[in-house]
Amino acid sequence: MLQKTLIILKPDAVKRGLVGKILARFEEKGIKIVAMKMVQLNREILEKHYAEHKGKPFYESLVSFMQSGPVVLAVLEGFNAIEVVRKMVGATNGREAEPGTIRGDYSMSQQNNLIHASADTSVAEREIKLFFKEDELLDYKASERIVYAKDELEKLGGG
Ligand code: FUP
Repeated sequence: MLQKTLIILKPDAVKRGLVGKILARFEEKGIKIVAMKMVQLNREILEKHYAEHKGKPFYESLVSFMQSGPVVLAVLEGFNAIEVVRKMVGATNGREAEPGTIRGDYSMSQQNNLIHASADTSVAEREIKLFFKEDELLDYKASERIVYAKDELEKLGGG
């Protein structure tokens, strides 16, 4: 299934100069960037984004960290992109994330773990709507014809 997923490159990724490296991993994999912007998030939108964590011991620290500098928001698109991107991101805690994943290679922290990625289809839909307007999602042809096989492209409706 062709899917869109939201990623947030967190303030630690921006401050450590890892934005290019992280985005390059998705580009090199064959995942398409269909929307992107750099913003400073406010508490109001973060409360919506992290509603499921409200009341947890790490909530206030997390919301404060996410406001501590600019972030890069992007929507990524590809075949089964939600699961593929989550795998590339790795486990929540950077110390436990497998080498080869983004967190496993670049993070030593549970909170300062560089990147957020939507967990499933309904979450992805909600998160994309929270951070992007419909007309900010761009529809264009990239390298699909060589990234995917012909039968896969036909299934994706892009053949
Ligand atoms: P993930 O889906 O891997 O991004 O992680 P979660 O949705 O479980 O958690 C959201 C964010 O809360 C994580 F990116 C980091 C932070 N967090 C903590 O700081 N401490 C915890 O114990 C769990 C999560």
